[in-house]
Amino acid sequence: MRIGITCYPTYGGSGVVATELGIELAGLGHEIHFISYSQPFRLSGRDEGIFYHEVPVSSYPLFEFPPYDLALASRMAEVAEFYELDLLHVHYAIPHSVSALLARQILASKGRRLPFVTTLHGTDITLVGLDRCYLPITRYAIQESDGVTSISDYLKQKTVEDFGVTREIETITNFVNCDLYTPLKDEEARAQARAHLAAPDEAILMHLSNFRPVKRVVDVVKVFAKVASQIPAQLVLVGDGPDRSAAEWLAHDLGIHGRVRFLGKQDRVNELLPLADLMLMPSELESFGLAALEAMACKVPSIATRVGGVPELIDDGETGLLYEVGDIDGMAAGALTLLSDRTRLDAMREAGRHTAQKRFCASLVVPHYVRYYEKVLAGGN
Ligand code: GMT
Repeated sequence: MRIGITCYPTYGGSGVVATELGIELAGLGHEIHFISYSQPFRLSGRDEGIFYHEVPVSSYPLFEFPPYDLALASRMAEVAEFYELDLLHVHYAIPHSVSALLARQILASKGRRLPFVTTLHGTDITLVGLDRCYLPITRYAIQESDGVTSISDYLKQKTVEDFGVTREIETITNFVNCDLYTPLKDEEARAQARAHLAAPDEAILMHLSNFRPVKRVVDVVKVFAKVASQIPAQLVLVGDGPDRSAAEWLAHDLGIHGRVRFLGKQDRVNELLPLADLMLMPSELESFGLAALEAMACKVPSIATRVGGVPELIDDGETGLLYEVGDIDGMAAGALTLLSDRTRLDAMREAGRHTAQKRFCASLVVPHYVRYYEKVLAGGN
C-alpha cells in the first residue's frame, strides 16, 4: 500500500506513535509518505521506503493566523495525486482529520478515491476537542472519516459519550518495538551507563514527557523529594515543555537540585530507559501512557496514576503501582516499597516485559492497522 501519514512532528506521544508506525509499515514493504510542517523527529531522513513532504505555510499581512490546516489539505491532495496514495492516516483529530476531509473532496472532484483513517490519541478528545471553538468541526470530521481508531477503550468510550459520535471506532492500542526497547542484558554495560547518571548505590527514578501541565511534572519532583529523603537516589527527567521551569524551581526550593537532572529532549530514549529502576508518571490524565509502555518493555515498572487508559496498560500491583492523582505520599511510599524489596521489584520487571511482549509489541499491533486499512479500502467500515 501507499500510505500518507500526518501527525504533529515534534515531541509528543501521538507523533511518536505515527512515526514508529510509519517505520514499521515501511519495514513490512509499504510505501510511506509523511506530510507535515517538519520532519518527524524520530525519522533519520534516510529510512528505506519512507518519504517526507513538507507543508509550506506562507504568510501574508492580512493573515493574523496563517491557515496551516488549508495548506495541509492542499499538500495532502497533491501528494496523494502525484504519488498515487491509497489512503491517508492522520494522527490527532485536530486539525488533521479536517484537512484530510478536504483533501478527500479535492481528489473526489477529480474522480479519485482517497479514504482516510483518523486515530484519536488523547487531548484531541478529552481537552482541545471539547473546546466549543473546535467541537462541531472535530465531531464532523471524526464522523465522516472512512475509519476511526482509538488508542484505548477508555478514549473510545469518551469519544462516544462526549462527542455523541455514532460511527464505529476500533481500538488499536499503542505499541512498542520490543527489539529496540529492551533491557540491557550485559549488567556491566548497564552499570557503566548508569554511572553517568548516578553513584552505584543510588536508585534512578525517571520521568519522560513533554512537560505539559497534564503530566504534573511538579508532582514528579515532590514524589522524588520524599523518596530521596529516605534512600540514596537520583531523578532523571527526559523531555522539555512549559512546566520544566516550575519543576526546576521546586527542585532548588527543596534543596534537591543536586540529585535532579534535566536532560531535555532526547532522541534515543530507548538507550536511557533501561538505566532506570522506576518510571514516575503522575499524570492528571493519560489516554494510554506510551512512556510507561516503553519503560515496561525495558523492564522498568511505573509508579503512575489510575487515570484514563492507564489501567488498560498497567496491572496495579503486578506490572506497576497505581494511585489517585496528587497522592504524593502514596506514590513515594510505593516507590520506596519497591526499591527496598528487590524480589518484588524483579518480579514486576519481568511481568512488565512479559506484558509488553504478549500484548503491545509492534509485531502484534502493526498488522492490526494493516488489516484495518484493508477493510477501509474495501469500503467495509
Ligand atoms: O493528547 C495529547 O496530550 C497528545 C498526545 C501527544 O502527542 O503527546 O498524547 C496522547 O497520545 C499518546 C500517544 O497515543 C498517549 O500515550 C498519551 O496518553 C496521550 N496523552 C493524554 O491523553 C494526555
